[in-house]
Amino acid sequence: METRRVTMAQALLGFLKNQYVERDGQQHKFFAGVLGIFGHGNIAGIGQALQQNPDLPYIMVRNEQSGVHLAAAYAKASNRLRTFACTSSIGPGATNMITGAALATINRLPVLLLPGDIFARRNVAPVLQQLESPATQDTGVNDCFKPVSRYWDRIYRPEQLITALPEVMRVLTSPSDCGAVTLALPQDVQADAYDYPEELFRKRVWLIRRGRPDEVSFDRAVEAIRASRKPLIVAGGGVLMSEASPALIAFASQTGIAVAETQAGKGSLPYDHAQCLGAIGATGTLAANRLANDADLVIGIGTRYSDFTSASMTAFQNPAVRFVNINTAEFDAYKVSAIPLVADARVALDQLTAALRDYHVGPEYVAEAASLKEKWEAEVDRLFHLNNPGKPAQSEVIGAMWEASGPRDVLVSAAGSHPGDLHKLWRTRTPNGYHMEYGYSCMAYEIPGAMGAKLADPTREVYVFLGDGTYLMMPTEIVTSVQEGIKIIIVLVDNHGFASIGGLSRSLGQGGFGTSYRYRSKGSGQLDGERLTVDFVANARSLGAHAIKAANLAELKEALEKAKTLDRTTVIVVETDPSMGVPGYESWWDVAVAEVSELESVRDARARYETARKRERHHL
Ligand SMILES: Cc1ncc(C[n+]2csc(CCOP(=O)(O)OP(=O)(O)O)c2C)c(N)n1
Ligand SMILES: [Mg+2]
Repeated sequence: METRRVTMAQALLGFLKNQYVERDGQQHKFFAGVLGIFGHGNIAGIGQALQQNPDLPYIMVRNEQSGVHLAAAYAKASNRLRTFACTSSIGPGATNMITGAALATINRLPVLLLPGDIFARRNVAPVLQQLESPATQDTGVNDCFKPVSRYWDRIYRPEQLITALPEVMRVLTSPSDCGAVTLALPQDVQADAYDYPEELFRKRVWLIRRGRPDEVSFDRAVEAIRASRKPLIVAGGGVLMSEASPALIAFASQTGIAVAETQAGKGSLPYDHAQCLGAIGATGTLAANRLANDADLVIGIGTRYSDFTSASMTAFQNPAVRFVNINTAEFDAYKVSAIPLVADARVALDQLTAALRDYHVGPEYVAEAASLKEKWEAEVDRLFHLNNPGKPAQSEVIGAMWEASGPRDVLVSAAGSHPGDLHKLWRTRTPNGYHMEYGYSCMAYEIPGAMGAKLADPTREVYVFLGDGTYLMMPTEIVTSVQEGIKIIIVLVDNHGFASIGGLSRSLGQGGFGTSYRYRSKGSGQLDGERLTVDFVANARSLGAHAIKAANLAELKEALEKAKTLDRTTVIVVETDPSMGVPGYESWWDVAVAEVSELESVRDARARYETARKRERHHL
């Protein structure tokens, strides 16, 4: 057997750079590079190996967490056909990646995490940053990755890599099981040499399969659709990951069935397609939520039915409602007692289109959907142009961004009050033009996420919609964007705290307690003193961005035009009027209210809550 004597870390990188995926006859190099930060736990192993493998580029980030966000966003924007590996030292560098791992796994996005680990040899323990246990020597902080990883392994001996790596690739390239994969790498073993079989380093192409549905289930699904009078499609992220938008357009156009979109599925149809009713659920449009309420059949495609999609199980009120779920994951396909089509979205949709040539929804349904859509578009126009005197409303900022952006541009966001507003209002024109991380809704995803989207397709301008709270959590990847020349346009909405959680708090009778940025008051001892101001322009500038303050809507529009002409990351800071929120549209989100309280406002909220909860259903 031909062998190559290299360190474990060198072998790992030698393997990674030869992994490819194939879908629809096209091959893609799977790993674009390695993101991370060096410390004593990876510098001599992975760090040394990266130095002698410049064809696997190393990108230094400012926080290991955002390295993982960048990788996840890159994978999402690449429809899971490419990703990055992420390297960290041991201890805090490793645990910084846990939030990113959870985000990737929840959103079903492939990322490979390579945290350094304590010495396998043990004789020098406890090493710097080691978590000790009096009960066992076989534990450490990297065990925390287990519940947030789809595959987890620790490489105690260099030869274990040979059996671990095929499992790593199987999981990362699985349309149903992908998520974070963690290989914990003890720092001494990273540097150990071994005679690896040459075969390990040959080019390998992993086929991303397009699974076909089971025939019996398929016939039952066709029957159910044929029998339905008020069907509704719920398009989830799986539509985009499968690149099934053309297939969905064909199916919806042929059958006349309206399409509602989840956060991950938004953009499955262009917003102006006749059957596109936009967002569904707690942050849904009136059009989609009305049809969902009455639907007798819901065809869920690539959706997890999160509580925002199901409006906490209140979205579908027709007593006779049934579900057909198309999903690569059996786990999701069986949700809500559906007829499960465990299959690739594009394949299943093509087959359904062929089998349902004789089916079309009735004229009343068509008229209702068209009228609801027309009213909704008018509502968006109204919210985009409120002509609010003084500071603009958030919906006007969204309108200005939409008008400034081109049809192929990408909008990135994740947490705050704007994901709800954007879900309703953003008019997506091309698949992947709307990049919302709402599985984990993780503050601090936005900037590295936008960088991942930009790296995935540098021909698209990438806009970030960001709150002041999120900015303060982790603005530092701006430095990385400048270092790498990855230009993004950040619109930072300053509303002096958490409009989202503040609004939620008020709706729960808690008056916004602890959600706005204020000095601690000497009188009350609470955070209700003078407003705390932060100079975001100076801050962004200090990190290397071009920064512009926009005092009103006209200045915002001007700044957006300016940002397009620059080749450097630009931060536009705009203050908004928080009193001008976008309303909800016949929807609900279950956030449990205190059952007993000293405050009358909380007791009132609890009473309203108990009434509202009665609409929650089991779909059995
Ligand atoms: C890491 C993380 N911590 C906490 C939360 C809970 N959370 C959701 S939105 C939000 C406030 C965000 O504030 P900001 O970015 O200013 O947006 P705004 O609510 O003002 O629109 C918080 C704290 C979260 N989603 N992620
Ligand atoms: Mg805010």
